[in-house]
Amino acid sequence: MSVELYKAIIVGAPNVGKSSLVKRYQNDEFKEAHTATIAAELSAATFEFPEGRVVLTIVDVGGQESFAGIRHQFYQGAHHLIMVYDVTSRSTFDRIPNLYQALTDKICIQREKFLGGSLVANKSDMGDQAQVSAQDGQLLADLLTLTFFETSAKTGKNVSELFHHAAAESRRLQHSR
Ligand SMILES: Nc1nc2c(ncn2[C@@H]2O[C@H](COP(=O)(O)OP(=O)(O)OP(=O)(O)O)[C@@H](O)[C@H]2O)c(=O)[nH]1
Ligand SMILES: [Mg+2]
Repeated sequence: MSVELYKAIIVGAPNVGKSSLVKRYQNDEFKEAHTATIAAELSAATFEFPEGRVVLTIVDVGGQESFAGIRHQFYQGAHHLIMVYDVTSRSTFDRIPNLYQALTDKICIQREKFLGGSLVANKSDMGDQAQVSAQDGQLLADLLTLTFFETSAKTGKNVSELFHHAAAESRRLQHSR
């Protein structure tokens, strides 16, 4: 059986829940405390498709400003971009377009091909404190040609769908040429 290896990077402002989404997916756990990710954390997940196995390396990039200088090193060779904002923090949403521009410039020039991606509205369990509507999220996703997911690392909503999509979309784009 064939095995294919792809790489997804998960990016966004500090505290939006990037590591929490990965931990929910990998270990089915959730912690209330925030421990800032230093530089980046790597893990891998395996997916079985009818056409074969996909191993997805997940690079969880720390959002703190102090890592800005080294962050680009983790972007190299990525097949899928997962961009996360926190629905209770408008400023984390407003940062997405610039971040997207900076990242796709870097990665697409390296790879010379279209990069798949997802836009993630995390902490959707805190809807009563939302500062960003689902319509605004969907609109931005359409504009940037990203797939939109409303997730909660706390409840697990849409978390496995998100990573499954990253694996499937990486594979699809790789075979679409
Ligand atoms: N209610 C709720 N809280 C969440 C959710 N996801 C994460 N959190 C909380 O938000 C805080 C930040 O989560 P992290 O996953 O550490 O954030 P991060 O994006 O990895 O942050 P950096 O590593 O600093 O970039 C923690 O206190 C989490 O418990 C969610 O879906 N719902
Ligand atoms: Mg983190």
